[in-house]
Amino acid sequence: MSINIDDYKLQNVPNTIYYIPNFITEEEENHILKKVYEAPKPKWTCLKSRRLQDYGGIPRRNGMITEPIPEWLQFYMDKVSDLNVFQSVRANHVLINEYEPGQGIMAHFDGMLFFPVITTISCGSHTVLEFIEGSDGNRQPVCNLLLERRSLVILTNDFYKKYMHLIDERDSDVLDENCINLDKCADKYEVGTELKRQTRISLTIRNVPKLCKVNLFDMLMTGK
Ligand SMILES: O=C(O)CCC(=O)C(=O)O
Repeated sequence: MSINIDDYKLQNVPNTIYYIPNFITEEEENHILKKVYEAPKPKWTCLKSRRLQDYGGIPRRNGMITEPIPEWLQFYMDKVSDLNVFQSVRANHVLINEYEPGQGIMAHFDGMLFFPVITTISCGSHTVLEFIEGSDGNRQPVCNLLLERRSLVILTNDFYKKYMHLIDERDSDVLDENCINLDKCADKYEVGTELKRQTRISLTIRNVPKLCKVNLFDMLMTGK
């Protein structure tokens, strides 16, 4: 079934968020989780408040040295690229984050190294993604999104450039009226509902426009 993302655009917020519940099936979710946890230990980078895996290369200012993407992951990158969210280009990079309950990610912008569209598939648990604006001394909440497991969220325009995003370090989330996609979720939720977090794996699928001419495989094979 082909998806028209315009059907999933959130109307009650500044531009632009698309939220697609059940973007992947339960089997696909299980498949992703199996593959993520099959990765060898050195593939994980451990940070203080989460673990992550990088696929496609490490984005750098002078270009990303590309690395081959595993076939299982390319399938989900293609599923997202086929929505035409990256206009004339396709996804070439995936950041996989693992969050245990109580873990999160600090407020940040994704920066200049990516095509300015963020797409994220959630597996294993929901989370609440928060948006804020303003500088350090004067940060104001903009809105929140409930990211259900198996959903895809697409952030662009002001939600890429103007508002920072974060995931608070909590064991559970109480849904409030700042959560602006409850009517677009697969399940029914009411304001005041508390959702306990479980271990969440997120796939942040993006495009890195600037690539290095060489790739790691060729460098290793040719010694150049
Ligand atoms: O896990 C998520 O949904 C957000 C990840 C994120 O913001 C990032 O890796 O930059």
